[in-house]
Amino acid sequence: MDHDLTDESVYDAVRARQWSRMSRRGLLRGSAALGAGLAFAGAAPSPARAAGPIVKPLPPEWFVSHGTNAELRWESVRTREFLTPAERFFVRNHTATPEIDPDAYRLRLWGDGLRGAPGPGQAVEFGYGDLRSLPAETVTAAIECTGNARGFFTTQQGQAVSGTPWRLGAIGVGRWRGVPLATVLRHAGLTPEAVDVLPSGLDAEYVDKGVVQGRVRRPLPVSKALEDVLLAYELNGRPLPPDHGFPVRVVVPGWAGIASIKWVGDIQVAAEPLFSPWNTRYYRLFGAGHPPEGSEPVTRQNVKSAFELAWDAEIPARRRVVLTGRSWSGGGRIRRVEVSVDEGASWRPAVLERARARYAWQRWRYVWERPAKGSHVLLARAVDETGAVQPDTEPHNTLGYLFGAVVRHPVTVV
Ligand SMILES: Nc1nc2c(c(=O)[nH]1)N[C@H]1C(S)=C(S)[C@@H](COP(=O)(O)O)O[C@H]1N2
Ligand SMILES: [Mo]
Repeated sequence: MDHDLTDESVYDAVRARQWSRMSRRGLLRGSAALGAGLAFAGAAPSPARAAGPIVKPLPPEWFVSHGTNAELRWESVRTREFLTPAERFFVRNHTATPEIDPDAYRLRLWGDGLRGAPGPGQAVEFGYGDLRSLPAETVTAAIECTGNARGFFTTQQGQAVSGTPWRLGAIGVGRWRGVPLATVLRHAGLTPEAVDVLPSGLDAEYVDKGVVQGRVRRPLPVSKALEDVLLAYELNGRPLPPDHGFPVRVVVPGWAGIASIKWVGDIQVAAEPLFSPWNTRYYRLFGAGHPPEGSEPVTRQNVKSAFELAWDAEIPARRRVVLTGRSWSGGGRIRRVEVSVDEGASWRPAVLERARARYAWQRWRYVWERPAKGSHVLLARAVDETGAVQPDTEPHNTLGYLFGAVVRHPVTVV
């Protein structure tokens, strides 16, 4: 059968079926080795082989499946639980979760932004134990896909976009522990001339519309790398799960999920700006109103809000219905959240729970008095500490990034 593999979501679904067929035939080991080739000339072979698109169980009551990706169901979020448990964290895989032996694992740093300008063959190496023995830091931060809420460009605004049609569940908040990237860069001999670092993953090369794009990798300015970026080896107090980057991933607080490279094996440090498909052909805004080469690369995530409710939820009629939800922004803390239960004719403030972390979400609740039986649309909108708001509509971009408009959430009171 022919599939339109130019559509990322179709591609991911087809790919996931191929994986499950291969693993049933017991061919996984052999075929996965194909994906474990060289990242680029001079790089060491990776210790990784693919373990499958996603390793952890994906109970349908917790996840919506999108091929190699899995979306959190907001109705499964436990209201009193601030952090997203590792087993419930959404997964966004370009290819498949690799299985990496921590004893064979090496993080390799090289490039003309390091003292002595080591080439890829003379990289400075750190083992898993080396990284774990450096002074650790912890940050509570969301990781959110820049395509989160992409589906609403189509369902709410009637616009065509390509990519996984997520609702609002391509986000999770974790407590990440690891070594600051700054520490490792300094140990490796960072020079004042360095401007960009390029972490790349040990998962298989990404193939888009038949074109090999190479290892998943995305340049990060040295300024951000030195500010608050972690090389994380723990999520919520346990070693990273395979699907979330074991043994080590990058965590870039507040930024597009793509910056937080999982299974990081290699970091080029350069004295000139670096480019990869992930800051040129992806993760820029394209289409009408944007330059032909796209906008500046996407960095910070925008403001969004979600109700802890199923899509088309049935809500038993009561005198007072307590609605709970969360709002978040890559720009900073959430200052105010408002809810409308009358299609936006009137807005009332939600009550914010005690605020927690700079880079996490804000929980809130709203009492809906005497809802009438029948269909309703619930709206929530937030403002962050920089004054950024959620608009009624989001200007279109062809890849469907950064949908930050107010989401119209349908419910029925029964
Ligand atoms: N090596 C590698 N890193 C990656 C990806 C990937 O496919 N491979 N996906 C990126 C994207 S697009 C997102 S949104 C986040 C998702 O992180 P999670 O799967 O832990 O939720 O990882 C990022 N890091
Ligand atoms: Mo993403």
